[in-house]
Amino acid sequence: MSTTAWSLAGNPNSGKTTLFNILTGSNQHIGNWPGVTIERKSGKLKHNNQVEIQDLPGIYSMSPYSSEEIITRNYILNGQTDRVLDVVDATNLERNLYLTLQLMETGVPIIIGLNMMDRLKKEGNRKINLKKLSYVLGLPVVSISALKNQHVDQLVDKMQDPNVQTYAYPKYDDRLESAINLIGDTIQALVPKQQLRWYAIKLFERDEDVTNELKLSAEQTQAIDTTITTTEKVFDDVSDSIVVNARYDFIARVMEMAVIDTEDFSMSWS
Ligand code: GDP
Ligand code: K
Ligand code: MG
Repeated sequence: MSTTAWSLAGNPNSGKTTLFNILTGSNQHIGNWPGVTIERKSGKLKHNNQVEIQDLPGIYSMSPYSSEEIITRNYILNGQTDRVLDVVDATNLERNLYLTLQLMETGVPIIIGLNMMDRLKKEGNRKINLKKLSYVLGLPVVSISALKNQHVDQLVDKMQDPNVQTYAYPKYDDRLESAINLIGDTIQALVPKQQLRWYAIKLFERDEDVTNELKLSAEQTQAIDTTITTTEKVFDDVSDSIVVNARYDFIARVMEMAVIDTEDFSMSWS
């Protein structure tokens, strides 16, 4: 049997380390990430040594600015993880989904661990339809409380499922999608197929690291630049902000479909 490398990604304080400790028990190794004093925990799933788990630093975005963002981004893009367990704080769903969308842009297989369900229930003013959430995102969703160790066994079952669920990329505004596709056509020989969308979006955002990494020809640079500036004129906005708005539009649709805010309801776990 071959090993599967998982990593836990999510916003700071979404409960990654709490969950990591339950998943691995004492079966863990603690060190630092190379070159920085950020703690690095890795381990193996309790009762299944074939499942390796890496606790990644908490981040809000995959922009390469903070050390945490750089570590997480490189770890996922360099293929060091087979699959990602995205730990989402159910009481901060909108904000957490912003990272989920960026993880999905990388093409890595993802399961959502919807955490803090005990707190959501206690607050009692929001209901999340897990089936609809899973459907609109195209991702498996398991609701848990890491703090109370509730439903974590169901998550563990999902993690050991050899069938990887593929997903459709979150689809943004048509005019942005056209630009992403045009840039994708230009660079498709240069990047792994699974990561084509990620690279196309990053070039559209004028991400310097990706631009330098790809070593584009003058013609390719010119073609991409034309696509970006044309799209900016259409939207009357700068390219990175076009992408940010597209992600928030998508999240607004997810929230509309899967979340009901109410003052008084009795929560049911499905
Ligand atoms: P990380 O930053 O993502 O590693 O998050 P931590 O695991 O350090 O958790 C952040 C805080 O949230 C800690 O105080 C945890 O005890 C708490 N926490 C984690 N999971 C849950 C949960 O399911 N429910 C509640 N109520 N609190 C949690
Ligand atoms: K923390
Ligand atoms: Mg942590």
